Amino acid sequence: MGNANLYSLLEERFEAAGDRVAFRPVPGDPVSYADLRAEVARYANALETEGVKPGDRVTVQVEKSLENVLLYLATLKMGAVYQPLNTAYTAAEVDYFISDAKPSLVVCDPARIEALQHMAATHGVGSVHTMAPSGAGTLKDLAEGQSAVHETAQRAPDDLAGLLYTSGTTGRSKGAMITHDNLSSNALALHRIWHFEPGDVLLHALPIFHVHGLYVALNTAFLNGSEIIWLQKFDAGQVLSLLPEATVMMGVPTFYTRLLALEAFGAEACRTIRLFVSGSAPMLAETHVEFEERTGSRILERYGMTEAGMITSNPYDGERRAGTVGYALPDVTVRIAGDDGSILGPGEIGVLEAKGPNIFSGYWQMPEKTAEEFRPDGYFITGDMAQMEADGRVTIVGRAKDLIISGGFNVYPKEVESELDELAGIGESAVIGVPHPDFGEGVVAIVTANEGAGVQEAEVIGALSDRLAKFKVPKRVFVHDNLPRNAMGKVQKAELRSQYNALFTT
Ligand code: MLC
Ligand code: AMP
Repeated sequence: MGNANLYSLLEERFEAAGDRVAFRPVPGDPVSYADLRAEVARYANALETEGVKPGDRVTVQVEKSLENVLLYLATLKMGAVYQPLNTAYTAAEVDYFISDAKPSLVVCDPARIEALQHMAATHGVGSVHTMAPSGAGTLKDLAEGQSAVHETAQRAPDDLAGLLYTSGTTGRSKGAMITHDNLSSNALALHRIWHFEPGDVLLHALPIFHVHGLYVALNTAFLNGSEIIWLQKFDAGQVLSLLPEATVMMGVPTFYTRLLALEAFGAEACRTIRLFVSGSAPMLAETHVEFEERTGSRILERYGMTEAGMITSNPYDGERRAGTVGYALPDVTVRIAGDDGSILGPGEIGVLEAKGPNIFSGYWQMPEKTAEEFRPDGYFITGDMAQMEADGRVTIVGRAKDLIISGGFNVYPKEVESELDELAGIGESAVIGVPHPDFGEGVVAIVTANEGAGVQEAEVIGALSDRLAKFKVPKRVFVHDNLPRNAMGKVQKAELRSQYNALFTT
């Protein structure tokens, strides 16, 4: 019987890549694929020594590092479920993820160890380790003493490989259960349709706690046995200087607008790049056009989400049309549906639904939520408004879900509103996203003050910063006498959005 463990597929490619460079950290020493394999085996043995079993969750909140990649691969290899968390999440946010996922191991940076140990004890979960570069008790230390031989755990296609939390329009965050087959099928499809070839070098500047940087970028490069230029975070100047050493770059639209803001950015800097990919948020058509004028390269825009990996992509060879997200990936089918589930025709606007081996297996311990998001015939309801041309080309035109995407990170207004409503002095709140030149959308809060209370913008922002990840905290807060409401009493967010539409752009 074959092994559906994604790592088993990757391991074949690693073996074929031999002594070629896998990672070139900047700064740092290169790591070969042979060394990567040995290290992953050591980490897998270390996880087992810690009592982690196949199917257990390993919760990870650490800064981007090579050790972080080893931990991701080792978790796959020994059959456990990798649960990455945004490093911007506050202790209060992480507490919920741990209480819900019930991991058997939590790995964090040294600065967070006390808080996380306390949480782990409260929720009765397993051990907590730090991921510092070295030192007694760190996972790295534990791995160093282990054997470099480890047999990859047998996994079925539907076994879980990842648990990625995504917020919702109402209530609590949901853990999207991602299977080995979801990841393998998506990575193989992207590797093929984006024409990965021998000698490709990926410039990696994305965070690795989300689908884009973790699965899309890393898994495709791994399948190719490619060298990965490894940057701690996106810094436009640094990326500009390293582009001539790479052939592929993937990023959110903010990466591209920040590069375009540099005078020195142009065709010369991009001379070796055969593919620029953008996704996670809509890219303005004007950015596509300016990018092509400046560099001669046309960005390839694709569309996806946590629950589905990549769903559509503009073609590698055919027309990459600005403002569209291209065609369904091989083996994936998409359709546009009305509110009642009726299938709409070419050009009609409705919610995009998708089906295929990329679609997740449901929300962790939330069968009712899962059932709500699927049609009886197995299509997943994405919540994105779209239209499709007769030949299958898709354009995302908006969102049915009340979601703001800021610099590629999702912000659910409800979550921010709930925190605002708890602050002393605040009566009601409405959180909206408006055009932002750097982040695409900027988060703005409109609040009312309780009688006699003085609500100060700086204080509200300060108080929220203790409770919410920085990217969710409103960039501006405005105090109104009342919130505009319709006859049904529902807050008219469209009215607020039009009032503040030019806030960041003029
Ligand atoms: C940082 N800040 C943000 C922010 N990132 N605020 C709003 N939105 C963001 N995305 C805050 C900082 O904390 C800081 O606050 C201030 O804004 C300015 O920070 P900065 O120095 O300009 O930000 P920087 O650190 O450079 O980060 C910006 C960024 C980063 C764009 C490089 O956000 C990023 O890497 N985004 C990628 C997100 C991503 O990978 N998404 C994929 C999701 S997967 P202060 O107050 O301290 O100054 C997915 C599926 C799919 O969606 O289809 O791919
Ligand atoms: P996440 O839940 O973080 O995976 O975010 C997924 C959401 O990002 C999707 O539902 C879309 O709303 C949005 N998204 C991703 N790629 C694109 C794109 N190319 N154009 C428009 N929206 C996108």
